Amino acid sequence: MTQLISSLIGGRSDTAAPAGTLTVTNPARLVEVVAEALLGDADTFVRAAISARAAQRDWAAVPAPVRGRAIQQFGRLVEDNLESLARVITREIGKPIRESRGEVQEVIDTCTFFASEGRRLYGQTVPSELPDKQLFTFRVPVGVAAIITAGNFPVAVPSWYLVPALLCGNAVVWKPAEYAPATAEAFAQLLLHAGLPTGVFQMVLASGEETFTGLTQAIDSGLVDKVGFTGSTDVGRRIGELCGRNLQSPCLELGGKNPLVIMPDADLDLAVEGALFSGFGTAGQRCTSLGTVIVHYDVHDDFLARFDVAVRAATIGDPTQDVLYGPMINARFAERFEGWLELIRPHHTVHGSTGLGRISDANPREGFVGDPAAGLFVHPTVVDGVLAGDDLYRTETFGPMVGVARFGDFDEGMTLANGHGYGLSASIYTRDPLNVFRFRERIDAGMVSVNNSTSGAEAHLPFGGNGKSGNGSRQSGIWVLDQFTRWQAMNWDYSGRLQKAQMDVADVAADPGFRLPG
Ligand code: UN1
Repeated sequence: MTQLISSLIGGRSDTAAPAGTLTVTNPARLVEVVAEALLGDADTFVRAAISARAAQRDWAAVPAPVRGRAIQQFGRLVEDNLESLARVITREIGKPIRESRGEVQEVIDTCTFFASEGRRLYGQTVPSELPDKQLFTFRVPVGVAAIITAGNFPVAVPSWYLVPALLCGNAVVWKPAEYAPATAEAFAQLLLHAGLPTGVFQMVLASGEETFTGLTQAIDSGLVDKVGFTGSTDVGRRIGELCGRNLQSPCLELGGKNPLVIMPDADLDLAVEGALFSGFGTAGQRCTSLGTVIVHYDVHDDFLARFDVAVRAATIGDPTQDVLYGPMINARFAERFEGWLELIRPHHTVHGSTGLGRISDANPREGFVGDPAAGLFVHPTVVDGVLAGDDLYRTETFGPMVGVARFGDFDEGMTLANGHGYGLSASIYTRDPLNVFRFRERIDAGMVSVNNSTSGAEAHLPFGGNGKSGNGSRQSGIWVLDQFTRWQAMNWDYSGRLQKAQMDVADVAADPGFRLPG
């Protein structure tokens, strides 16, 4: 029997499906139905926000260390269910099982970090310019947070938002990718069983457009105080406009066209390994996936020859096996990616593949693991000869396609590494520290890798980008606390008289009992 999955509002399933249902199939075996999502609409979203609003104050009044215990419990439950959760992810979005396990581990790591943050959430004591007066800072929760996430990281990325948001005393409405409902349901049930009070967490299954309409109503009527969004730059812009007119700043984690620069002194085999995982891991469906290799003229041909061998030898196919990548997440992702193949121009040369586009019996790939016709598998594609003027140079293709461009001097390399307008992740392969620090200083990206993949950030460093990749907000570690709390400043005057800041400071200095140093 097909699993029916619905929104969860105020701790209860919302089984009405005002926007119909969505049947989700295993992208590696399209005949296999995974689940059926009962889709909510804009009104569902608004009701969820009302429920969150009603629960938020009481949750904020729970001592932070106690909120931390709920996060700790959630982490334990996820750990106990690591394998089954990983299998659901692999079955629903086709992520290779080792990567799915790593993704679940990222949730556990995030919980580990924030469980003890409940015993910190430090504020400061600050000296006053006046005697008998003390200044303090406190972190206060923002209120109700709406978190909207994509399906390529269906549990890790949601945890980056939900865990700190809850720990900080916010109530949340989570809109997961509606095309990954089984994973969302498993994640939501583990969270609810961690002991959150009713109404502190809701999940809404809805399309992007219904969500946007509901979010607009909720923000405009004061029901939502903060938005966290991971997804496309275009949608991020719309959310940014909506929040901006309500004087809110969202946490936006958008696309990338992440460069990997190879200097002439690089360890080329290491660079090939890094480019292979950056470009083709998760079938290129990460915001941190490699967009363009920017390689020095002197090593271009050598790099490309080695990369070509590695891409041809890579195992692709059944994601329950040990493969570099499995299928595209779903038909929408596969079709959009195939559309981007049109960006390949006559001046480009295509490498690394025996075919372009969908892998099938008619367009086979040697060494394919399993049956390509059963799922949404596409060939890996390396496109050489990319120039700064090409659409391919500035378009995020969100699939297994890597561009290759060349450069002569360092300045030219930097211009290519920044010129696409995104600024999420960037990598350099070199043995020279001078190159490393010059690159770090001049790259516009929020995250820099040295002799490492553009993808695969650890769960406790600031994650986020600039330019078309985001509005400068950062997730993870202590940095995300600034997204889900606001600073409150307090001053306490115990002098027994009205001391005026700035104005009375001169009197203090003139007091005969007071000596300025020097
Ligand atoms: C994303 O694709 O939205 O750094 C996030 C990485 C992963 C997260 C990617 N840990 O590649």
